[in-house]
Amino acid sequence: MKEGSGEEQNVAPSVYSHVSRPGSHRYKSAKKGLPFNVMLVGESGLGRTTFLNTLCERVVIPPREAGNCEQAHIAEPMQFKHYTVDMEEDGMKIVLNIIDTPGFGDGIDNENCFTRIQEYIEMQYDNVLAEENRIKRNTKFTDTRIHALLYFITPTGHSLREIDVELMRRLGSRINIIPVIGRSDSLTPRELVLFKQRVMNDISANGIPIFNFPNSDDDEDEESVEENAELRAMLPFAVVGCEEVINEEGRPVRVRKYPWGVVQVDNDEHSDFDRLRYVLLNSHIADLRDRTQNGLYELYRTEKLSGTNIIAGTAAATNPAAVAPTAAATGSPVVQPPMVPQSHPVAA
Ligand SMILES: Nc1nc2c(ncn2[C@@H]2O[C@H](COP(=O)(O)OP(=O)(O)O)[C@@H](O)[C@H]2O)c(=O)[nH]1
Ligand SMILES: [Mg+2]
Repeated sequence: MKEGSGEEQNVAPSVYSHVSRPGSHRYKSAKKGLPFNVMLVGESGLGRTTFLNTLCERVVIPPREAGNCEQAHIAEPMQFKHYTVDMEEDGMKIVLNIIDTPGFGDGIDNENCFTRIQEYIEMQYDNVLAEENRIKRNTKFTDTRIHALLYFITPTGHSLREIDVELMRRLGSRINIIPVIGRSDSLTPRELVLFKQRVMNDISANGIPIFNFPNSDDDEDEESVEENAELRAMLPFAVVGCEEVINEEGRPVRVRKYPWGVVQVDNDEHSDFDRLRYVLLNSHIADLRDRTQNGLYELYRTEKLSGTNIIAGTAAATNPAAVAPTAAATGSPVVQPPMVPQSHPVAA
């Protein structure tokens, strides 16, 4: 583990991290662990399973076994698969709940997948809404609202495809979407820069509301504002996953080995994986939870109770986490609409 700047608060929570980042205690301690619910969406083969195993530093989902050749061309319906992993990050216990969606985008018509994912997300909101309206609260109620959706983009080097635009456009007003490029080691550094730009231009041109590291009202110190701008410019995160660990000068390094060289998963110069890991489990876990509970859910609640449908209309304009153009795409900072205040808190 490389030493950081020498400041005591710097930590490298993963043994694989190459850099130490500031220890972030922006979230409150939770005895049983802070629940954090993440959904993984993307076409098969983009590395969702590998990403999850890499993130959790253990085999959460075993590699897929070869199926029956005769049935290989028949797409199975999309499923929602749940995994719960106890994590510890920077001294903080996190209960990571993952919802994987194998089968997404595998068929010819994906309409059903979009609808089912939207319904799934909204069902979690409906459960909270029902709980808020109960006279006697259920003390064992579990909040299953999803705090982030990682959308895996195929590393085509061209631009977003219709399926990507459609999925993100539909769901961006309901959930914090973080776009990631799967298997990003298939692009050269130059291709990657151009591809990232094209993706962000497409996101901007289509008015897709993604989570693009907005500065919140109480933001805060200059450092957070700077950090958010830096993260915004990195979007979409280029991820590489792997399960192989080698020993390099006495320390474990996770690599993808090729005949011509190795890709170090946790090396910032090779992939954005380590930065994304830190964003999810450390620096932005509180933001993602807050925006889900106080912004996106409140918007849904207002919509549901007033009978309006914001998502079908002017979603990008009304979504609190909505953003279209990014600093990377436009060269100018993006202003975030204010968050809707929370009126009926439910313990998470
Ligand atoms: N080149 C490359 N291959 C990857 C990466 N992550 C996973 N793979 C490989 O891609 C294939 C599909 O990965 P998997 O995690 O099962 O994808 P899933 O279908 O999205 O869950 C496997 O052969 C993985 O070893 C990556 O970052 N880069
Ligand atoms: Mg998988």
